[in-house]
Amino acid sequence: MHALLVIDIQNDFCPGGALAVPGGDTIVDGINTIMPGFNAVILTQDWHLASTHPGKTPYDIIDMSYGPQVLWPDHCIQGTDGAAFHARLNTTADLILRKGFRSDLDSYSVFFENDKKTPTGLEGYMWTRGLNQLTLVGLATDFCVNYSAQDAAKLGFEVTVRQDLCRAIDLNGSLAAAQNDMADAGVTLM
Ligand code: VGL
Repeated sequence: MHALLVIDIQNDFCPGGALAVPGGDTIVDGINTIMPGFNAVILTQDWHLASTHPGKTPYDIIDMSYGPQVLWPDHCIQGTDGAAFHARLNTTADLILRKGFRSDLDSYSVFFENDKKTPTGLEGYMWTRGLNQLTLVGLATDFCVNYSAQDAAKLGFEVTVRQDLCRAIDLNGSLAAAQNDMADAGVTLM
C-alpha cells in the first residue's frame, strides 16, 4: 500500500511567507493532481511556537542540547495564517500531522523531531495501516523532505522523492548534500 506524504505546503514556505522557498507555490497544483493515485494521502504542517533566542540573528547556528541548529526566522507559528496550508492545496487528506510544537526543539523530519529520538507517531500510523511504500513531495527538498525521506528509508519503508514536486531552500550547498545523503540512504530520487 502506497502513501503520498505532502510536506509543509504552508504559506510561510511560499513566496511572501516568513521563510519563503523559491517557487514553493508552483508545485501545489501538481501535488493535487497526483493525490488520487495513492492509497492514502498524509499532509504535514510545521507547527511552531514563537522563538526565544534574544540577541541572535536569523540563520545563526546555535548549540542546542541535541546538537547544532540553524536559527530560522520565525515561521509557521501555531494558528497564524503563515502556518495555514496554501489556499489551493487539496486538504481532503486521510491524516494531517503536526510537528515541531515543542519549545526549543525544532523539527525537520515528519518521523522524529530534531533530537532524532522524539517520535511524531507517523511510523506507527504507516505500519498499522499497511502503508509500506511512501512517495514524498513538498517543501523543502533539502530540509524537511530530505530528513523525512532518510528517516523513512532507515525505518524500512520503500521511499521515492518526486523532485519535480519539491522545491529547495539551498542554503550553503544544502541541496546537493541532501541529494547525496538521500541516495546513500536508499531513497529513489525521481
Ligand atoms: C523547513 C527550514 C526550517 C522545511 C522547516 O520545511 O524544509 N526548513 N523549517
